[in-house]
Amino acid sequence: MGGLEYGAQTHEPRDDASMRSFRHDRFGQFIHWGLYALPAGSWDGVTYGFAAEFLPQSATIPPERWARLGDEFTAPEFDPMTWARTARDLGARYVTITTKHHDGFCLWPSEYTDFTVAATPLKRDVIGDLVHAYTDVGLAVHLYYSVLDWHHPDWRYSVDTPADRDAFTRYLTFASDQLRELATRYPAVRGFWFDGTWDESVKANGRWTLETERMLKALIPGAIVNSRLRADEHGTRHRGSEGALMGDYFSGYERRLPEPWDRSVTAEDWEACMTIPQNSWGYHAGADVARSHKHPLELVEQLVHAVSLGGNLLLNFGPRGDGSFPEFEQDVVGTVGAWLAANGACVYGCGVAEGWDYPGWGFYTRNAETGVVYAIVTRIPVSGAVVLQLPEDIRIHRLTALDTGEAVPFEHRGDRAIRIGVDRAASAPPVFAIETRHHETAPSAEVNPDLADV
Ligand code: EAT
Repeated sequence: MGGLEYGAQTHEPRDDASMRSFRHDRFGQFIHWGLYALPAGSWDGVTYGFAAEFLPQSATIPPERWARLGDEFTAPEFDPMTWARTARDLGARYVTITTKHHDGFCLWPSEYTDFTVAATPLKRDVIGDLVHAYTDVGLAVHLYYSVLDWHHPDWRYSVDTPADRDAFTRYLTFASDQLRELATRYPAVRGFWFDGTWDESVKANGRWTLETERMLKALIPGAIVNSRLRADEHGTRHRGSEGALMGDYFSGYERRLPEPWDRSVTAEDWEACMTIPQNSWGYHAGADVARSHKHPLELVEQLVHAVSLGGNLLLNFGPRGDGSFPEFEQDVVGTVGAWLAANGACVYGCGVAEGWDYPGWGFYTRNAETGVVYAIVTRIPVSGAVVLQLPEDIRIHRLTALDTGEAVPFEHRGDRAIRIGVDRAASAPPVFAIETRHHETAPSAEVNPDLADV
């Protein structure tokens, strides 16, 4: 094990029911909601192009002034069942909700601070109501928690003096108390998503990160914890100094995905989180940010990209301060949700298609249980046809369009490739479902002389 005390606790991917369901789900909805949704990127008449949840820093707003936003948190449109139906219509199978972001504001009535939703006109336990609603529509819930806290007086970026060490020790006790409170109040949740763990102060407390993981798993058997929580005794994050993954899945891909041909990532469970704007997690009303929104079909492409490499995609939504979803997010729900309703079989329960090399025109995924391989054409070639390179000894048994179930004609190109015509006017990525069978070939007696010595 490399002799690390606070490093990886196991060296194999987890294979219990909770982890299997997380892996099967593949598509989650991230929710960033807090006081930052009210100013939505602007302060005193100035719009700041940076992420809306960073406004206190962008506009240098003192914490006391920021906290007064709580008086405006009425959220008249907030309806947990509408949120749950939105996630379901999107085709997400789980939801990860911010309980406390970097600004320290808590969406549940924590007994360890006054800076919570209980002190706003909205009053209600937002986290409790959402856990209830999402669970009701069959979605699993994970709770996001920022260890970084701009509001708490004992937060430190580094611990250089004995006074800093005392303060930060008090801070970690506060965070542990809050996390125990969350796990105790909401035992139906499936996991925890940690953020704000990159500062020297947290990296110097690898032991706390392991103890936190253990505490949550003791309170909620099967709880899933992201690697971002963790540091070992050398301050090495995500993976311990000896290289083994800490926590249950790698969560380092933020607003980016691994290269589509990089099959090395399939050795671990992982999840990438993605914004619809170029860079804002909280709701941002600025026109420049709106111009950066990804097209809904680009998000379909990112989802299948992740699944083709055995990963999950956590797609972020930032509801407005009034509790409603902005129109561009409703468009994403409509388009991505409709595509998944017809083509979800190439996503849910799927992962890497071993032996099927990355094709430039899209992605392959494979359902591990049925063995069906899916070819998802996200970039239709101008030729109006795609060529599929087949793994050795694989023959096509049946080839159908996933949405209609109808057989699709194709043309053989020798033993190892087929060519399929694709409608160049398709309005969304077409998916072909491929049932294969093995073709036994007589073992070749010939050895390539160039390879014989390798
Ligand atoms: O605000 C973002 C969002 O919650 C994402 C999942 N992580 C937070 C974050 N904080 C950062 C500080 C510095 C650099 C990148 C960051 N991303």
